[in-house]
Amino acid sequence: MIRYFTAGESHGPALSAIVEGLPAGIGLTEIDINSQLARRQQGHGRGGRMKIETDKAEVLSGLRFGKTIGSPVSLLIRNRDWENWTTQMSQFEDHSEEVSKITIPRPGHADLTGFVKYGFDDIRPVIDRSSARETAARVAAGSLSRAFLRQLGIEIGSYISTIGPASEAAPPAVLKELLAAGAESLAAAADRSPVRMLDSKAEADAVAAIDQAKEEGDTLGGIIEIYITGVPPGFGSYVQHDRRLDAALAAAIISIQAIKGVEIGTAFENAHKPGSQVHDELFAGGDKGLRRETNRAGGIEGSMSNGQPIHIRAAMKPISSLLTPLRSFDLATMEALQSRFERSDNCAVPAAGVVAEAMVAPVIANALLEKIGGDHMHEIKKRLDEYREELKRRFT
Ligand code: EPS
Repeated sequence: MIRYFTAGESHGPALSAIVEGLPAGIGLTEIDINSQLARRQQGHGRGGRMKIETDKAEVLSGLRFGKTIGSPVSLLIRNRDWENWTTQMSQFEDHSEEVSKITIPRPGHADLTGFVKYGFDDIRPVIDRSSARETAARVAAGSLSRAFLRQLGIEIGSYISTIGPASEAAPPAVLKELLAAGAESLAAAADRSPVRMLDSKAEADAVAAIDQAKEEGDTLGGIIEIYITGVPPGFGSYVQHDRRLDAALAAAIISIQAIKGVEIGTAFENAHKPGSQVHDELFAGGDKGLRRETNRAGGIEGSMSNGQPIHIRAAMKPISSLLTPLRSFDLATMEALQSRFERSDNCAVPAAGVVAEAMVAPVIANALLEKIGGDHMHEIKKRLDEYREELKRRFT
């Protein structure tokens, strides 16, 4: 099974990731990894840091002649900003008397609890590891599973349906077409928008809302729509809590910085309706085989993929580093003060969509490996093709 860790501070020398359990024989190019890193750096509302960084991953192990070899893949992404932080983030030399300590926590951030939990006298180490800079390492790690899945006809994409007050009125008409072509088409279409939206009215409203929030020293959150296409029925299982696919996907998504809500399909809307208007009716036979004509379940029933596109929605709160002061206090003196500002983005919802895509990739890859098994691409592809063929035979 695929597992991975990331390491690195936002203003340290580098971020890194070790990805273990990838089968052998996955074809990989630098573009597979670096194009995902570039996508994550985009989006209207990013701050000054994005002008400093041009994220590129160095691959230190696990590849030979452009293919995985079954051994752990280690990835390194250097922080170009590090050269400006060698004193503040010095690893060995003690500069604690020179650097000014940060002692005013930002409401909504890890600052206060991290400071207390780890026994610091300065919030800096909390800021540096809780920072969403870490998601660059997650995206690099996830890009490997993403490439693995793509080579098996499983694609991942996302778009943004809400940014602050700007929301699409209904799912864009083009969505169905994009999903029919595979979720990578959805990702590509969203990437053409500065806010990764498909609806042009919502896009214009979102850009204006972000600009206004920026002017007012404020921040905005939003809603991410994640889709996975090409997943056959039967990934995950209802038999045990820790084998449920929806649970694993939800955990992966909510682990992303500032994501506070996850929904499978239109779950919250479904809660307002009677069952007869919620459940997706079943059809079989004819050329189309096994199918549903609606997808309110978001492609998962009984915690297993049902063959429909998997649809996950994620709510991101507004970033908690804001110029508009909120009431806080100084941890050194207990004096009531207004919160301090730390350089940040004022909206990172578009980037968080790319991160969400990366987070679901290893979850789906593991569900595939659990169902099909196999240690190299040739073996896995053969087994998956056979399973898909068998389903086609039974239901057409
Ligand atoms: C972040 C704060 C900002 C963002 C950062 C996330 O960084 P800095 O404090 O260096 O200005 O730019 O995001 C990234 C660096 C990135 O690569 O996404 C935070 O506090 O979470």
